[in-house]
This record gives sequence, C-alpha cells and structure tokens, in this order.
Amino acid sequence: MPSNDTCAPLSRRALLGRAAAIGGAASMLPLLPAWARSGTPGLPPVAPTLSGDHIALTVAETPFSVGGRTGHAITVNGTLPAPLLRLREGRSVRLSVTNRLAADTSIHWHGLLLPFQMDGVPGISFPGIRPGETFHYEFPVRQAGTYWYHSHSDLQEARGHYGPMIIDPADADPVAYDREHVLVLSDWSFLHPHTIMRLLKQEGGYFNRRHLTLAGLADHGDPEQRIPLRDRAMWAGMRMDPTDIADVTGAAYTYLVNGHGPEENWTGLFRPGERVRLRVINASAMSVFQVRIPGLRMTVVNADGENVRPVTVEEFQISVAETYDVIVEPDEDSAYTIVAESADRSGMARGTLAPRMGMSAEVPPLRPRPLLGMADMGMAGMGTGGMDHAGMDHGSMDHGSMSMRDPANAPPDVHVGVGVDMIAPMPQDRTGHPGLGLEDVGHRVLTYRDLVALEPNPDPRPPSRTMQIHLTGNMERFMWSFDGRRFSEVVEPFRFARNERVRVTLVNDTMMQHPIHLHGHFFEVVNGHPGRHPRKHTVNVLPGSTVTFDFTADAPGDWAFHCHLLFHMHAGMFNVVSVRPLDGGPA
Ligand SMILES: [Cu+2]
Repeated sequence: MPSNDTCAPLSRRALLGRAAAIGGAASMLPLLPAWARSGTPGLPPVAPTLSGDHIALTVAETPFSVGGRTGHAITVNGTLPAPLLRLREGRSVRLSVTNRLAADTSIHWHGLLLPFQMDGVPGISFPGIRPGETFHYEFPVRQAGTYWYHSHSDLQEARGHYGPMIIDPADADPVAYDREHVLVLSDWSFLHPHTIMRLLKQEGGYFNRRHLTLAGLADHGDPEQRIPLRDRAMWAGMRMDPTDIADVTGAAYTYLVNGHGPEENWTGLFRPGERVRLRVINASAMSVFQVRIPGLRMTVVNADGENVRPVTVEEFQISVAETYDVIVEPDEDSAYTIVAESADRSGMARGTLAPRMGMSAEVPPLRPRPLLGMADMGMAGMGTGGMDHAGMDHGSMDHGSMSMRDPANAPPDVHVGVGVDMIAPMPQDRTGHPGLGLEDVGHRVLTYRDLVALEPNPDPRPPSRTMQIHLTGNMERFMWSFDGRRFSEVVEPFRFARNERVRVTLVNDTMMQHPIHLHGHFFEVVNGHPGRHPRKHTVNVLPGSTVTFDFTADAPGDWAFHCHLLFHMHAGMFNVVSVRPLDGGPA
C-alpha cells in the first residue's frame, strides 16, 4: 500500500495552506522516489510508508545485515525498522497484524490515546497474537505528532520489532517546514537478547566492565585513570562503578539510524536554505542517545508528539522511547553529520544530511565517558560530575544516613528485600540537568525545564492527591522494581479513580537512569511552567533524582506502566495502572 496521498517528503510548506489540494501541490514538485530523497549509498532502499484507513502488517523472522554481518531479526513486512505508518488525526484506522513467528507477538502503539483493548500489551489489555493468527486493531486517531510502535511480547523489540508512526494534524501544523526526515535511532546486537539478559543476571556490570578492556578506549582517555586511587577504593567499597552508565554498551551493540550502522551512513537530502524537520525517535531497547549535528543549531518544536514552544539548542539527550522533533536550516551546499552518541559514549549512531547522495562530513570522535558523582547517588549539593572532595568525609561514605546502602532511608511503603541495594538519601529534582556528561560540553543542551507546552494544559484542576513511586533495584543481581516489588511478585496495581487528578513523584533510588512510560495517557512534567507543563508519555528519571508529573486518569482500563529499558522492564520494573470505573458502569 504505497502512499502518495500524504506529504511525507514533499514540500510541506506548499501544503500548509489547507486550500492546497494534495495533487496540486505534488504536481509542482519533482516526484522523486523515496530512495532518491533519503537512503544509504550502495544499499537497497528499505523505507516503505504505509497509510490509509486499513493497513496490513506481517510480523516474521528475517535476516538482517549490518556492518558486514548477518543475523536473525524480527521484522514487520520484512523491514527493520518496520514500515513508516502515516495516519491522519480525526480518521479511524484498522491495522491487521498477522503473526508469522513461531511464538506469540503483539504491537503496542506507543504514545497513542486509544481504548485499552487496542493498546497491545499481552496479559494486560489483550491476549496477544498467536502464531498464524491475525489481530485487527481498530481505533479513532485522536492526536497528531511523531510516535512509534513496537512489540510488547518477550524481548522481541530488541530483535528489531519496532517502527515509526507519524500522525498528520487535522488542522494546519503550527510548525512550518519544507521537508522532513524520520530518524529512528536504535541498538542492534548479534547476541540474542536472552543471552544478554543471562549475562546481566550473572553480573550486573558485565558489558560495562568488558568495555573497559576494549582497545582504543585509551585514545580518548580511560576514565578510570581520572579517578584518584582512594576514590576508587571508596567506589569499590560501595560495590559501585562510577562509569556504570549503561547496562549494555557498544561492546554488544551496533547503534543504528533507520536500520543502518555508522559506516553505512544513512543520508537524508536537503536543498540549501530549506527548513528541514527531523523527527527523532529513540526506538532502542537499552540505549539513551545524545544527539547533535556539528555546524547546525536545532530548534526543538515537539516532544513525545506534543508541540512545545520552539527552543534552540546544539544538543539534546533522548532517552529510550522518547521522541523529539527539531528544525534545522542547513544553508550551505555541504554535508552535516548527525551524531547520536550512546550516553555512556561507548559508540554512536551516525547519519548525514547532505544536498546529494554520497556526501559526508567529518565524524567527531567519541567524547570521554562521563563519571557518576554524588548527585547521581541521591546526595544533593555535592557536585554532579566526578567527586566533590570539599567537605566530604570519605570514611563515613559506607555507613550512616548519607549512605545509599542504609535501608533506614527507605520510606515505609518501599519493600527493602534482596531486590533493593540502594536508597537515595537525598534525591533531588534534576529536570534542569542536561543529561549525564553534558554539563560542561560548552554549548547549549536541552533540559526538561526548557520544554513549555505550546497549548495550555487541558486540565487546570489542582491535584487532589499526591503519591510517590520509588524506582528501585539491585544492580549486582540485575533486579529492577517499583517500590521494591517486582511485577512477578503479584503486586497491587496503581489504582486511580476515573478523571482523578493526581500529582505523582517518581523517586529514583538507583544509580541508573530510567525512562518511565505510561500507556494510554499523557502526563504533565512539573518543570516550573504551570499551566504549560510539557505533556509526555515517557520521562527520563536521572540517577538519584526525582521527577514529578500531574496526571488526569481520563482513560478507563488497565494500562502498562514501566521502565522502557527493555531488560529493566523484563526484570520487574513494571506494573499496571488501573483506572476505574470502566465505560458503562461501576467496577
Ligand atoms: Cu529502568
């Protein structure tokens, strides 16, 4: 079902006036095939777009090649990423998903507001799709923006089962642009995800430590060497590692742009002077990216599908499952490198913006790995990068109320068992923080506090209730949970009365960042812009920090609520948000 009824890569400015007929606008422009506008030199184009009111998708196992090696991927209609779905706000859509795998599958429409039976989480909102069967998802499209979709079954997402979804607004888009490109960032491993999970269970820092031995790291400075000996002993005494930023690293991953590795250099075309909209989606299983385009400033116009006041930056961090739309205006007849470093700086996804295929620009080297500091341990005011030696008594680090190892710091509703080995003593709101390792990069980096909703928040009521949810874990055993309880431990769901307005504070008691995702709703991140708090479906909670959001439980049903690091979710950082009553009576 090829589409040319939408404006994907054509001149968007021509279409902004609602009067412009689609055919009329198209006829004014060269109708280049998709591969001529973006792609990868020397590789066959694999970027199909599907649109219309009925879309058929088939999930199957197919070969996937990157970096000269071929592995087994789980694909949709044979491609990785899955096809771009282009929907339109105000229409209804029927998506028929056929399962050609030997195991159950599912598709979750990430960020979409829809009836919970269509949300696609096996065991929560529907039974899943058995081998050989077809499930028909049907729902009205109630929103516009950049979204994506992925499997919610087992660890299939790590094997390629994800794709982009764009919903064009029913009315004029407030963002003017001439051309757009979709950038699906992701991580690929030739190790089976069950193998990765087993290795992480054996040793929480398996890939992190393995990375330390990789040749070449010394070229840009082994961070271990920047840590004084006595601090190293302190970290060891706490059984922690200050370079422990990512569970799975470039030692196992190739980082992808639209399914292409760094050498394959996915390229998006532009004409100098155009305003180009980049729709950036982090579809990784485990990788937080830090994105910049040397030589170009990026104006952020949309986050998680919701328009925000334009804010111009030179870099932004995008956590797993978030989306950001940015406008760039390359005005020279030259190429620009899109750099998406993994947050632990163990590798990068790389692409190019260029006036012509085959051009490339300099690729900057990976920057030095960041070090965790006191703030990442939930110890406020003690510095953010590296250790702040002034006024710190190293001798008391491992005991007393300032220790992350003191269970007395746990609030009464957190279950402190074997699954919890850290409790942040003084977690702080760090929504003004740009991301680990981005404090001192010398240019402007987006923070959550920069995000201001373009439209006023729809529910002006103050919250009638507050609640805290602790993000907890045991790093060494790779156990992850909410409030110290893994999902497998038959936890109580988080219960909300329908249309209740609640202020929720997420408290990250761990030293890792967690992108927390709520299905079926948006929440407003409390970031100092009351009335215009940014509405998001996923929020990244930095180590040792808190994030507060206001939430209107306006979608009845049972909804998944989880960390979007796939292996954290799999290990237990997952629960159900239950909104009652359902339609048609009490519950
Ligand atoms: Cu997590």
